[in-house]
Amino acid sequence: QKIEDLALLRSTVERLASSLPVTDMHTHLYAPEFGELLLWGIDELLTYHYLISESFRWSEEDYSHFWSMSKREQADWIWKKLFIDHSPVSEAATGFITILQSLGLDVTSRNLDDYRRELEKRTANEQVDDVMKLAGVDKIVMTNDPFDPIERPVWLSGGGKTDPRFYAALRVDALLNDWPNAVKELQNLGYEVQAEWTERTKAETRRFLSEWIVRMDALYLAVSMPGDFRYPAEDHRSKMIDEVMVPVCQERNIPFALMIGVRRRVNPSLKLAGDMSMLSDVSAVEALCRRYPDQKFLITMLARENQHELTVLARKFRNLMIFGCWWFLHIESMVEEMTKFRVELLGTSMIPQHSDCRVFEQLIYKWGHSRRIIGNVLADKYEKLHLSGWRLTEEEIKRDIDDLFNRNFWRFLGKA
Ligand code: RAT
Ligand code: ZN
Repeated sequence: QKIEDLALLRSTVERLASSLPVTDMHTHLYAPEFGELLLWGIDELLTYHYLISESFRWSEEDYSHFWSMSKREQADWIWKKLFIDHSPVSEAATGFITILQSLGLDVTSRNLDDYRRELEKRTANEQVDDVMKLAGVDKIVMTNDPFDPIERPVWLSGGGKTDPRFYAALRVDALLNDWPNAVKELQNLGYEVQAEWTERTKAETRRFLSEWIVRMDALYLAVSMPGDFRYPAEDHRSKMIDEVMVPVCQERNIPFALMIGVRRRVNPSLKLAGDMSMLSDVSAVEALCRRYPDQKFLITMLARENQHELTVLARKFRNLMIFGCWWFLHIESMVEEMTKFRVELLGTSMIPQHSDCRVFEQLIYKWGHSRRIIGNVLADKYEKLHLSGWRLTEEEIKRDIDDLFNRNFWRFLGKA
């Protein structure tokens, strides 16, 4: 039934955008069976690396002092700097307040110990269930690294796949960006590789990827790249992509996800919080898409300056799916800007957001904020259509939002 009333049109979009289930296609979250890798609770939330770098803007102390503190002390320190001594208006800080409110904690009390006590009453399993319900996220794609000594034993003992809400993505950064180290890791795992690029090394690296894709049931292969990634080039990365990664992805019929434009550790003292964004070369993606028309590429870039060009490129290659507003772009102003021109250039044929959450409750604010913005952008576009006499049904609106939040990802994988 067509919606005739403009106000009803907008409220329908808002309702559906705030409630339809989401597939979060890139996170750093883990299923409960991964034990300590699943981060949740007040102290983890406050020591999120986005908040660590913001806190140091208000401090003259040695970095080492911060790192020597316990997690709880670090959380207290960040709370004081970003929430008490100053107002929490940044995206990550506001997000923490959104979480408190959604969990039913008393935001006005500003009593961190009360919040801690409340959450400590819960188990990890309960928190995962409740948060997924609150955020409306029903499928979560993890980031899975066989070289991680805590994560690897879970997979090797046959675990990792019991919770059907969680999916794996095989992360391959070291193979592309730190080959000497990857060689050591592969050798430790029993693969016969050498630093030299021999046929044997290629075959063994392919075997490693294939075996882990199968073991994890990985939905895609994933890597983050610096902005100076060039393709094609006479370098290790191009050889690894052409001779190992693309062949394995094709054989297993999975996409290759590249997240491009990060300069790691520009300030090493900040550790995980010390990475910078960097302009990237969109023509590398263009070359990949052209050379491998049957290979699917999931692409996101970190620099705002690359977004328009990347979106235009997606008009040229159907094997390119752009996704998410990554990291420093996951702020309200950028999500709005990017979602608008993506819709204007691609309609609904893209994946507007992923959360990149590291701490479980972050799903609440990252999706809460994004749902509202994406809903508003869509409502504006529908309103234009409405004023031109085009009438939408609730079913059509549902279909469009479901494509954006959920189905575009699964369809791209060939699994919808
Ligand atoms: O967004 C983040 O938390 C970053 O630290 C990175 O993990 C980034 O998302 C990545 O996947 O490399
Ligand atoms: Zn990430």
